[in-house]
Amino acid sequence: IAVKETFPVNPQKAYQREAWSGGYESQPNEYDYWIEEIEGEIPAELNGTLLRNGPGLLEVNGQQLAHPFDGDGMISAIAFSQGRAHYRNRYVRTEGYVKEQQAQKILYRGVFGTQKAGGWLANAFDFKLKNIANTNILYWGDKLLALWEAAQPHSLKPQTLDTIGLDDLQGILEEGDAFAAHPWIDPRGNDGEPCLVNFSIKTGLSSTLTVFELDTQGKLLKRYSHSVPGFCFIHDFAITPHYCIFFQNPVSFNPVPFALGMRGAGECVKFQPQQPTNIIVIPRNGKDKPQIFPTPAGFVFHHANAFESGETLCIDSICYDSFPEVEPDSDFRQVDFDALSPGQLWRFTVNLTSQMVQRELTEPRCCEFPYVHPDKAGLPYRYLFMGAAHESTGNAPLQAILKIDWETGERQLWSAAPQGYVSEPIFVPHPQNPAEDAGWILTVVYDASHHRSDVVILDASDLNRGPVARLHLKHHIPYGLHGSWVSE
Ligand code: 3ON
Ligand code: FE
Repeated sequence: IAVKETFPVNPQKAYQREAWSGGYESQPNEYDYWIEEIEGEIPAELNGTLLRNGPGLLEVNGQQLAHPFDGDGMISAIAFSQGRAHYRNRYVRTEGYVKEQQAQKILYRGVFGTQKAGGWLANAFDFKLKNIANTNILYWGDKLLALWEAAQPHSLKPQTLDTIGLDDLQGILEEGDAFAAHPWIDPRGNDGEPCLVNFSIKTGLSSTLTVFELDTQGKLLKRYSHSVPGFCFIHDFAITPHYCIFFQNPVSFNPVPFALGMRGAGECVKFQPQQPTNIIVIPRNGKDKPQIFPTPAGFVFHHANAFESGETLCIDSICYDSFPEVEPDSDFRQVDFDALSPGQLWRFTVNLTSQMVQRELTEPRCCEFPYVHPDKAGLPYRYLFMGAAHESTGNAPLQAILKIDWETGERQLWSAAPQGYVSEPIFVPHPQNPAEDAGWILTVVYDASHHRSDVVILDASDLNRGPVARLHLKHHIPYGLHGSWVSE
């Protein structure tokens, strides 16, 4: 007899949370080896190093961190040379990492809720920030820098990834100054030469935004600061040839539970849906005042790109309906994806003359970690690459790479589901072919079925071809944040 279902069965999901959560196991080991298990072939023209950063430790001697963003920065370097690839990873020897590893216990409070043992009394009035150097890794001006947005960068030895120490960028940063984890390289921003543009924030009842522009030697070209009303939680920004663009998310900050040792600072950030998101446009001439444009509330971590078109600025950003507030005392490995709003791609258009702001949902699929061809930073562009969910609707872990062609509207999706979980797709331009999508997408994929990670190389001009090569590592790399490519 056929049994008719009278209630909906579990809808088939592209992922299983238990399998996904394996990617948030710590990786305490440091490796150094030639990658031997390779499917397909590494392109002969792909020569250089993929650098990745992200939280590598999610616990200290069994004491769990409250949130992955609190985890110590672990750098991976995958060096490609003449069809071969070498893997190396090292922890950034921050003061906090070294001391906690010696003590084998948590000695610092994390911004996202990690507490020292002993309850609120042990944490109250401890305002020390542990600089965990876990968010991005960048080679600039002959320095390899591990970045974390609330403090100075750490410099590392490029060949070995050994930590040199905190770096003030040739005296540009003063003690206690921050240097955000989201620099842009403006391909022609310094009289036709590239320059690095990054920012720092000092926040409180009002906030000071400082922009730094550095030449290829790491020398300061410009520094300009502006004060804006209100608290700021700004993780990323966008640039165009004439402007820096910041999204001031509508959040408030209540310092009391933080001061009393009950919550991490990040857990005291509250989304304010009735307030606007302020788009702050700062001229790069270093003198003119910012203009501020309100737009309906949303929370933005990452911007894909921005460009100028006559009197208007277009900004492509990944926007959430609300800030994914950190639930105190919840286990991040047990997250209910369905209960959170997905990040979705929006295009914001700001007319600097009429002051009109428009916004349009351009990609409803859950996505994160946008990336464009480095020559197109701040300029009109055609192709966008992002991590994306396997399914076209709903919130879910990133299992696919999505390519958008703005000219034709075509979407290409390469999915690693059901066992694969992707990271930021890094676009590496082809050394000879100048076409905007000629090159490769490099992404580290956590393979839950083997509890190890693969480095996947895709042909950026045609994701439908599937991986050009898949390099099996001997171990997993915990889910990472950002990285970069350094060509040979
Ligand atoms: O007290 C203030 C508030 C605050 C939150 C000031 C402050 C500067 C101390 C501060 C600190 C902010 C920090 C340290 C933010 C760090 C963020 C970070 C490490 C990562 C952000 C990641 C964002 C996303 C969207 C990650 C997505 C990940 C996945 C889709 C899964 O792999
Ligand atoms: Fe980021």
